[in-house]
Parts: sequence; structure tokens; C-alpha cells
Amino acid sequence: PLLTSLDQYPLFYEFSSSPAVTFTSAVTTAVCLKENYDIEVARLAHNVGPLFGDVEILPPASAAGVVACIDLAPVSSRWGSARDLFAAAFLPTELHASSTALALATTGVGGTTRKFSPFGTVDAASNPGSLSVGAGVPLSSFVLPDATVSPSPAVVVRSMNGTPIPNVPVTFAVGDGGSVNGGSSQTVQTNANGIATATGWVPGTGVGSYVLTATPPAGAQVGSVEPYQPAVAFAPSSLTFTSTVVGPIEYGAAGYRYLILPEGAPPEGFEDAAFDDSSWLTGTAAFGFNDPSNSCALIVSDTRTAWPANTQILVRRRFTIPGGGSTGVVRVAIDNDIRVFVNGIDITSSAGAVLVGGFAQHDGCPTANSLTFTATGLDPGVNLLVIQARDRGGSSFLDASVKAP
Ligand SMILES: [Ca+2]
Repeated sequence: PLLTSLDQYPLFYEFSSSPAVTFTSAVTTAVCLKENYDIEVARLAHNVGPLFGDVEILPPASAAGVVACIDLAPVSSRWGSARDLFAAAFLPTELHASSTALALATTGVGGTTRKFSPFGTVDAASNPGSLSVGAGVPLSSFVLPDATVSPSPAVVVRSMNGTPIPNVPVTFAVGDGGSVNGGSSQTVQTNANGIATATGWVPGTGVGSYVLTATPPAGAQVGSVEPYQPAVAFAPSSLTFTSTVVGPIEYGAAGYRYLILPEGAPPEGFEDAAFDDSSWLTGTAAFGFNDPSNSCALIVSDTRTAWPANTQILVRRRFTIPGGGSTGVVRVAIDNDIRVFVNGIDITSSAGAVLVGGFAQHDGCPTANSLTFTATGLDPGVNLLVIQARDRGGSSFLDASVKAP
């Protein structure tokens, strides 16, 4: 196939001269197709360079002297029969060509060229192609420090009409930090299924979010005559994978996703790992609001993110247990009520307090470690802490830590 993002008709023929020659003036070339393809968009094209996108769409032949598509069979039925046999043996379908008539018939495509090389028939109007995420590969992930993201980021490159395109060089480049295949970028050719897979993306050491961007070629297509010169294009022009390096949760930790609910019930499944919190805000603990009339020292000194009084707040954050044990102790400072979930499991009752509507309650100024919860069966890798907290007026406050017992 040609190295192009354009759709290519299934019948592909290679014409070449040996030795290769460049004509001193343009000659007319035509391919007549047996099926009724749309002549308005079908054009002859050939590669004029070794890189993906080095494709020339042939300028259309002038009205006079172009090739006509006629069936050779009537000329000689005997030759026609033999030709059909050859075609059935060696070609996907019959190839008709002639240089004797005045106009290109409606079942052919043609143009002028100065050089013979492998020609194909393309849909000149089929840009842009598509760039999508590989099946089963998440766009966002969580990893331990210095760990490799799994499954590896992969993208699929297809033509506008959905045909996977092989041999497309896709460049995977890391953003600020991390490495892919041991360096800052890696270029991978798409396979026969149009899939390019990066190898060994290590986002980084420090806790935080890192990106890897996959970009196929754009704008390299060559040619001489508009409008038969579409640029190579894929939409979107690139895809960005995000991976978050996860560490322990200490008081005052950054990197929480949070949602403030002035009223109403929390969204369904907010405590689950699979819940999509990407539309939530990002904040640093502690969350709170200081009411000057009952000012509390912890609220004044430790509040980093505003949480209005008399509202509910949901916070989510991945964490690791230092040492990788299977038990974690969640300590909180809270004003007023709290429910705690680890890996989707409600552990609120583990605090030993009387629960009201499923919440453990706390009145008066918040203090560190005022409530302690225990989570068991932790993953030695990445776990998820989710807190649902509500305030009953005055000041509000929420902070948490998770440690081994
Ligand atoms: Ca309060």
C-alpha cells in the first residue's frame, strides 16, 4: 500500500519501469476499475519518497488525449479469455487499460506523471484519518514511583473510512519528566492492524501527574496541483496519556480530587475505584472554612482548600502504604461528620463511634487523630481513599493520613 493516510481502494496495482526512468514530459497514466467507484474522489497516487506521507496525487489528465477504459475482450475474444484467466490467477480483479480512445471512461482514474513507480488508487477526499486509543488501554493510570505503566500506551491509526493503516511512524514523547523506552521519546511503526504500542513508559519518581503524547505524522504529503494534494492528517492530531505517581497520604497532602455538594445526594458509585472523578477539582488538604466566632487553631493554620460550612464534600486520592503492608490506619481531623471508604469498602464503623446515618460525628474544634479507622486487605501497590464529609454549621474542616499500624 501507499504510505498515506488517504483511503486506498482495495485493488492496488504496481506499475514500474526497469530501469527507473523520468520522462522529459508528462505522460498520461490511467487505471480502469471494474467496479463503479466514485470517480469524483478516486485519484491515482504514488509514493515519491521513503517517508510516510511522501505521496503525490497525480494531476488530472487534460481532456484531450487521455486514456479510455474499454474492455479488451471484444477486440479478441480469445485474448480476452486468456486475459481473464491471467487476471484470476495473478490479480485481485481484472485490470483494463488502453491508450486508444479520446476520453477517460467513467470507471477509470488517471492523470499525468513524469515517473513510473508503484501506483495506487486513493480517495483524495478522505482526510482526515482517525487516531484513537488502543483497545483496553486506559488514558489515565496510577503507578508507584519508578514503576512502568501497564498496559503500555497504544494507539490505533485508521483511514477516514476505518481501515487500519500499517507502517505509520507514531512518536511517543514524555512531557516534563519520566522516560519511554529509556529516553525522552520513541517512534513506533504501526503494525498490520494499525496499532503502535510504546514500550516501557516510566512516568517518574516524584509524586504527581505525568504525560506521554502519541503523535502520527502531519503535513508531510507532497504534490503539485491543488486540490489533489491533501495534507496528511489525523484527527485528533495527537493523544495524551496521563499517569499519576502515587505516594503515602500524610496530613496536608496534595493531589486530592474533590467535589463540594451544597445540597443533594452524592453521585452514584463515588466511592468506587472505577468512578470517573476527572471532572472534579484538584485540591490540597486540609479542606475547611474558619468561622471567626468560634475560631479553631487547626482550621486557621492548616486550611489550604476552601470547603464552605453547611455543605457536603467528597474527596478521593490514591495512596500507598509505606512498607507495603496489608493493613492501614486512617486518621482524620474532622468538623463535623465523616464516612471513610478504602478501595470501595465502607470502614466508617471501624472507628468504634456511634454512627448517625452512616456517619461518624465530631463536634467542637477538630484535632488531629480525633477519629481512627482501620482498613484491611490493602493492595501492596496502589489503593484508594474516599471520604464523604458533611458540615453542620460554624467552621468546617477535613484532613487525613494513612499509615501502617
Ligand atoms: Ca461545623
